[in-house]
Amino acid sequence: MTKPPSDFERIKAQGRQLRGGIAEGLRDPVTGAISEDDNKLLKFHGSYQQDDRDLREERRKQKLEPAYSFMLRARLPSGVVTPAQWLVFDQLAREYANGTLRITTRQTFQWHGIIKHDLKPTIAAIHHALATTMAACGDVVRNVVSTPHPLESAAHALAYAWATRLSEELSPRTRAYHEIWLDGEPLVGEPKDEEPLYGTTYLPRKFKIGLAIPPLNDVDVFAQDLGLIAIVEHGELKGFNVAIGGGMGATHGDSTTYPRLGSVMGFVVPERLLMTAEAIVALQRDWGNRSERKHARLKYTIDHRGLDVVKAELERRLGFALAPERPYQFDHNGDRYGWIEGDDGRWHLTLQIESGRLADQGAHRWLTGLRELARIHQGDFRLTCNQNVIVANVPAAQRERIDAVVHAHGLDAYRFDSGIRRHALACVALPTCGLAMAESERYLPALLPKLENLLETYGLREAPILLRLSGCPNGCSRPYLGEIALVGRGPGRYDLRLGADFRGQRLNRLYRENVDEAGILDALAPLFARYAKEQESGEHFGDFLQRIHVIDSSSRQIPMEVVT
Ligand code: SRM
Ligand code: SF4
Repeated sequence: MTKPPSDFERIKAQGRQLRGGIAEGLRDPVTGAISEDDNKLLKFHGSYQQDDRDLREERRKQKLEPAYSFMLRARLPSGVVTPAQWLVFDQLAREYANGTLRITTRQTFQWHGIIKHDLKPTIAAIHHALATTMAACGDVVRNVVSTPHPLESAAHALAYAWATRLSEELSPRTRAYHEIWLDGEPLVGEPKDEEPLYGTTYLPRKFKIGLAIPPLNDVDVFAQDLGLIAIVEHGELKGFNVAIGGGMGATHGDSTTYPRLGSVMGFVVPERLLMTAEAIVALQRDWGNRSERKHARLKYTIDHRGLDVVKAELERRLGFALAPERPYQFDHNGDRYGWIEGDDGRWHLTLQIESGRLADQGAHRWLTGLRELARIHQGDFRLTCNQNVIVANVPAAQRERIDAVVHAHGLDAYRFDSGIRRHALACVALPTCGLAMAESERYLPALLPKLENLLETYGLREAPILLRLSGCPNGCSRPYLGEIALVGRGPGRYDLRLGADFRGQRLNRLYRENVDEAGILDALAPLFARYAKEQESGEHFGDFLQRIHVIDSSSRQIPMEVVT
């Protein structure tokens, strides 16, 4: 018997194309919150209601309502930000948010701690800076990510153009955003703004698209619902391999949920990209599970129906068969720090930002330093899926000036960092994330020196090891693709997962369940010792663990259970 649609489906259906009662809720002075139903619709506008979890218990004791505030996420295709936009975003962080900007693992900005009253002016200011928060969250195609590096100019510029087009073409059409946030004229009577792709109930769940240009897999293309691998031959963009069904989210103890790598199912030429992407989204709209949100991502549609069945249906809808996949090779999924010269003689400086958090912290004055850079920079900024920033398109003559600002604000720490620090990602988690079970971003600064000490003991300080921390199994830092990963279980306790590769093509496995810091370090010490002694030339840590059979992980879909 088929189950009835989830309550979220009712909220979308009754939401009048994402309007609900958001506008009225914002005007209600009695509470800092909005209603639960509206909170769900608000996500489509790029915002989440949150409360400060550090204060939750104290406020409960004082019989006060939780310290509500809102997280806001921009939709920035390929993570490109102009200096003028940067200055506006920075100003908003200081005026309306918690004084920080947060670069996410999908190359955009988040602001945290905005109170209800300030949400509207913040969104309006983002809009006037020619950016948007619309469809940054919610059951829609999210911000399309792509390789942000403008290095090999022709193909990279084209890839950026395709990612931007995809992002625009697959955006919702509703005028609700204009009405609620920008004082746009409400439509008379029932809204008629039709959503040709999304209808009235949008998608069963979020849908993520990422575009990578080999040999760099810096977007983690196999973690996307739809991953596009650009095929560039002799400097010319020939088309894209199409991978579907990637995703990270899982639930502890529920084996029906799992991280999965996307499956490559064919190749399309650029002219067929948009129609193919749209057909895949539409197929998931029609076939995705609308009863169980836990099973509503494309990865489950594929595993329940079978990849062949999904592919055949896609080709039927398209009216043509996908061409066979073309050969490609990735060499890594991290960023390349420091200065790199582009083909056109322009320079690009990648700076490493711990957990993507731009704040002024002691000698590292990230927020101020980048504001100063934005004031003098003549090119643009590019946010990366590894939570870093590229000061891009710098004329050679301006390098020295940029370097001086970078140095004066302590933004060049990456030059002295250990290999593991350079490759660490951590999700936001506490205190803002309502789903966090353990610390992540706030734990990373305490954990890293301990790991570094251990690595140094074995002469491994420079070893480039991918470390990923998530405060819960939802996997926002893509932890299942970490050579070492910690996935939060409870306060101070994590699942230790090991053995993904350095190219984002192999999932890791659970090695120790629910361990504390001492347990993590104890488990890693003997493995580092063996790695130092037995590694083959150029062999990465994850590959080493696989070779010596500490973990065995060849499958595209990995259960959450422990391996031993
Ligand atoms: Fe995420 C939910 C933060 C990238 C999988 N994610 C959340 C929420 C909104 C919590 C919530 O639902 O209440 C987090 C807000 C925390 C906060 O206070 O800011 C949150 N996710 C993030 C960010 C900010 C992490 C970061 O440190 O950078 C990333 C924002 C990306 C963006 O700009 O759009 C972020 N989230 C990801 C990724 C990585 C990716 O997409 O490359 C994943 C894994 C890939 C995937 O989707 O499978 C991811 N987030 C989730 C999930 C699990 C989804 C699932 O299929 O089960 C949730 C929970 C949910 O949706 O119910 C979630
Ligand atoms: Fe929150 Fe979990 Fe995502 Fe971390 S992984 S930001 S704790 S939902």
